[in-house]
Amino acid sequence: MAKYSTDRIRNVAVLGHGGSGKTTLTEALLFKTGVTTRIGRVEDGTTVADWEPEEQRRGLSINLSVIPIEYENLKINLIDTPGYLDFSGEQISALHVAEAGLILVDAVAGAEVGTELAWDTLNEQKCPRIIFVNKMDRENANYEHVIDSLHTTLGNAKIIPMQLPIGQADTFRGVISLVTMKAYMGKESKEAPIPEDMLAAAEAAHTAMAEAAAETDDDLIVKYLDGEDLDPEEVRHALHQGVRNGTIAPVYFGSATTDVGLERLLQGLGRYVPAPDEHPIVAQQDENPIELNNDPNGPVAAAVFKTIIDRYVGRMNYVRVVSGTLHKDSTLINERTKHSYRIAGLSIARGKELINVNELVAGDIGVVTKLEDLLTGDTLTSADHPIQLERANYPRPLYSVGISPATQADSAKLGHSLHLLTEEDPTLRIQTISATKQTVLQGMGESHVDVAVRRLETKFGVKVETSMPKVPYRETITKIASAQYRHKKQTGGAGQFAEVHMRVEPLTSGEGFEYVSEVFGGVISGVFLPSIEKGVRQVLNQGVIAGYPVVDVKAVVYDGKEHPVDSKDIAFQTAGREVFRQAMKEASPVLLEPIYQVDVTVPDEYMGDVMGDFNTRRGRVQGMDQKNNRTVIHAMVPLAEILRYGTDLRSMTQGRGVYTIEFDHFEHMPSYLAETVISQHKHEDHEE
Ligand SMILES: Nc1nc2c(ncn2[C@@H]2O[C@H](COP(=O)(O)OP(=O)(O)OP(=O)(O)O)[C@@H](O)[C@H]2O)c(=O)[nH]1
Ligand SMILES: [Mg+2]
Repeated sequence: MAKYSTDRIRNVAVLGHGGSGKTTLTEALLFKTGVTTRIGRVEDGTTVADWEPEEQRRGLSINLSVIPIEYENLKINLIDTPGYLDFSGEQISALHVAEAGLILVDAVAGAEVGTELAWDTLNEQKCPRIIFVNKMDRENANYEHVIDSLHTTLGNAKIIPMQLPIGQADTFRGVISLVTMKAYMGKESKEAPIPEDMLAAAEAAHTAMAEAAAETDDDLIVKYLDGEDLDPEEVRHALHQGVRNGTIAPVYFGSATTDVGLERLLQGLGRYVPAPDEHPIVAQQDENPIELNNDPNGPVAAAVFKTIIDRYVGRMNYVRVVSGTLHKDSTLINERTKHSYRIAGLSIARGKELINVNELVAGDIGVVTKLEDLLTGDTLTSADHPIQLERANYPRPLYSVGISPATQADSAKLGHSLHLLTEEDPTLRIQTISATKQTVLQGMGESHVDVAVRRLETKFGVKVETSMPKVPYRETITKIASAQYRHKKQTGGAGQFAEVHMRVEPLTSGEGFEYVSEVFGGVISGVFLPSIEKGVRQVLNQGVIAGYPVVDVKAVVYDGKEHPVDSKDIAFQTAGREVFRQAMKEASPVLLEPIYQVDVTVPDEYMGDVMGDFNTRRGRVQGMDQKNNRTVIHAMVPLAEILRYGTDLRSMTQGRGVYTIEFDHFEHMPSYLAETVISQHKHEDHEE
């Protein structure tokens, strides 16, 4: 591959609903630009972008994949991303290092939930965007329908068709450019006059496009309103500005499988995706903000946006250089750990293929290999003036499974392998929940966690069993109560003696645990007060009714007795433990359950169903917001009721609902439900 200067590089994240044809498009463009000599198919597992065995097995993308192509003296780094919601972390990583997003839309389905989500993410990141309506060759492909659905779904942003398709479905054979006002026919994109019967429509669409373009530029709008015709260069310049500042989303049409429209799409990408040096970013250097302009002669800073632990290559880190030039064999540091590395393995990636290079200029994307401790979110930079680049924001996990090693041998390797797994994927988390004594793997959904579990086995050789996650309940009391306990042991050897009188009082939620002494007159020596506390704290972890941690309780020692010889630390620990347990039992203990804030976004027509469903989950709807043609419902719901919410929401809304969850607070659990948890605990205890 030739060398490209920063201004000749374009980085585009390919986004969109699952199955809209992103991977197929990258495959077609690889072929079209002469990189490959045959076109692979997603179904056959033969595409360059879907190279992981798991992707080939499932016939969809799971990981982002960097696909560089060369076109008209430009290097376009396409980053293919998975459309399936479970893998949305990859879209975020890709967008973090791209100057624009290319949203693919299925010409039959129109805007789908994945389109909306890509759009939302682009809005959040204030990222320029271009829309490609793919599959124009499919039966029932419909231009008006797609444009309508984009307008209603994505709000009143300026979605501006740059073309009119010529024919649709099996008659789709070319596009009319509304800038040049010419037709471009077939694979070759052969220039032709606009078909007679489309002239009027093309004129009208041209006017709408030119007006939108002119509105981005004060001088141009004056000229336009004066009735002067704008020449194509003026229109393009204005469109470029509009795309760059996010006010215009140009729309192209084509088919990745018949290769109609792809030539014009490539030209559009070259023209309208901002070059890296047009996109300054703010970073930190020596704790001061600095602006980086992708200057290849500037200080070195490269963002790691994807980590893969490959069985053969070892640790691979995908980097985007945002300042300076990364030279092979140079020495750089990891800004986070200050670990210093020699950059021995430097390459550009095309799917799984690595092509060695000697340098990577600002604006480009490549891979560094075998640098330990380096991972997604880190910055590679120089030791003398380290730069810290901003990290991407990943969503919180929504779905959990309990995991345990299948065998003893797996147990030894599990911890390390899980760690590597989370290093590869910032949307996966491992937590050891002490309240339930369970190790939990958390991800974005069932498929995400499934893939992770499979990866554990195929990649790291660790087999695990999965189970339903347990809810981390808490225990607390609802009234004041007291108890007395005397611990006395005089059989053989030295005796033990301790007597403690204790009162327990409920605290307000979130106050945790308090331990105080009201003993006076020295009935219990000061040295034994910590011993009693130690005993109490043992119970705090084990609970008294169902084995869950005790919270929001104050324990007050108010009286007791000791023996001059037999009283000792251990005796008071025992007495503390027992008296606390008894007092707790007297104080009407209850279970607390975690309540989560759940925010669900659904098309308006599903709002009623989703709200009704919350009633069956003991949920409380707190409010609603409107977002284009979607409703956002805010509710408080017990965790126990939403462990598998994703699956239910999907079937309730035909896959069109999305949600986020966040822990909010603990609440008393209704006693009829608490009883089940308590009796289950007794049962398990018995089995142990
Ligand atoms: N008719 C037609 N089919 C297409 C076109 N582009 C893609 N497809 C088919 O659509 C299906 C999905 O294509 P993919 O390329 O895997 O879609 P994707 O967007 O990468 O999907 P995810 O990776 O799951 O997000 C495949 O069967 C493709 O052959 C097109 O332009 N026309
Ligand atoms: Mg794909």
